[in-house]
Formats: sequence, C-alpha cells, structure tokens
Amino acid sequence: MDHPFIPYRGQQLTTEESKEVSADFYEFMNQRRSVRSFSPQPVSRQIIEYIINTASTAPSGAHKQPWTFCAVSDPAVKKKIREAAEAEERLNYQGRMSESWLRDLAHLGTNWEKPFLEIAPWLIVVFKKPYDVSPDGVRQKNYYVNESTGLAAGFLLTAIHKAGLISLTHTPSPMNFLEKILERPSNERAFLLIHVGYPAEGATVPDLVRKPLHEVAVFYE
Ligand code: IYR
Repeated sequence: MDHPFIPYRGQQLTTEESKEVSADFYEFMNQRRSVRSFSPQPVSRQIIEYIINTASTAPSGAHKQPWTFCAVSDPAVKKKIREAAEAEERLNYQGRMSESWLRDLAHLGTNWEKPFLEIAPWLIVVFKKPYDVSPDGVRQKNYYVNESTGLAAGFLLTAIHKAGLISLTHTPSPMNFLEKILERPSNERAFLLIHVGYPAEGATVPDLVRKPLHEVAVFYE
C-alpha cells in the first residue's frame, strides 16, 4: 500500500476546553471580512508559504490534492492581471450581468475597476486540476475537484485571517486569461483569485449582518 496507516495524533481536549476553543474560534472567524482597500505594505514570502501549506492540508478526493496556488507579487504580472480582469469586468458590469444581479451587489459598492489587483502585495490564484498528467504523458483523472479546491480555498482564507492579514476573493468571469498570463499547463483551470495583504489605513467594510444559526442549520436530534 502506498500509504500505510499510522496512529492518529489529534488534540486531546476536555469537553469544557472544546467549548471554549470552539466559541473563541467562532468569535475570531466572525471578525473575518472581505476588505476592498489594501495597503501597499509588503507581506513576507515566508508567511505566504505557510498559508499555502495550510491550504494544501485540506481534504481532497482520493487525496489527489488537485490544486495549484500561484502566488504573484511581481508588479508587471499584477498589472497584466488587472488589465485583463478589468476588461472582462467592464463587459460584465456594462451588460453581461443582469439588472437583478447588479441590484444584489449594489450594497457592496463594487464596480469594474480593480485597483487592488495592483495594490495588494500578493495575489494568490487558485487553480483546480481536473486531471493530472503522469511523467509518461498519461492523463489521470482527479475526483470531486470543485469540492476539494473549494475546501482548500476555505482553508487558505482561514490561514490568511489567522496571520493577521486580509483577503478579498475575486472571480473575474471568464477567468481563463489567468491561465494564459501565468502560463499554466493545460490541465489547470483558474478557480479563484485572492488578494492578500494588510488593510489600508481607515479601511471600511459594508455593515453586513450574518444569518443566525437557526437560518443556516437544522438539527435532527
Ligand atoms: N465578479 C465581479 C462581480 C461580483 C459578483 C459577486 I456574486 C460578488 O459578491 C462581488 C462581485 C466583481 O468581482 O466585481
């Protein structure tokens, strides 16, 4: 067997400790917000490496880890990404998105302009891999690729928050220009673009209300 079984070494918490830790973690995660004003202050590459390592601990179909994280700090590459993303978003906002979609977004204050693509010190572009290619050129299918990559992206945002940084997800549509600009192999599809950095001084966020537990959970006890 490729992966022999080894003892699971989890944390050993009492019920009381577990309650406290889960409540504290909820408070902590409830503070995470998508922030649209970045400071140009740099973020050390080592932090980005740890964050990506954390993301890559996510579970995945058949443990294939069907993802690649491209971390971009090169200003020339960020500029290309901004230009291409704004070209698509301009078309989206000026006709491709429905009236009701635009109405639903109005409270977030977004538009086609994406200056933060150049201001944020790092862009992490998450690619999903529907298949891998073995060294002899044979395609090997991956499983539950969207679910797996979505989980990894969630871990990524959590790790960014834990590092005291802010994240902003961006899904320019279509997003195949990212595959071209970053010269990705043909088995990689752009999944999500995440800005990472520090908030600009005085950054504000929309005054959102999250749904209460009873609206998002149903218990069958
Ligand atoms: N992709 C566009 C539009 C957009 C769509 C949704 I749904 C959002 O929650 C936010 C934005 C953009 O990034 O502006």
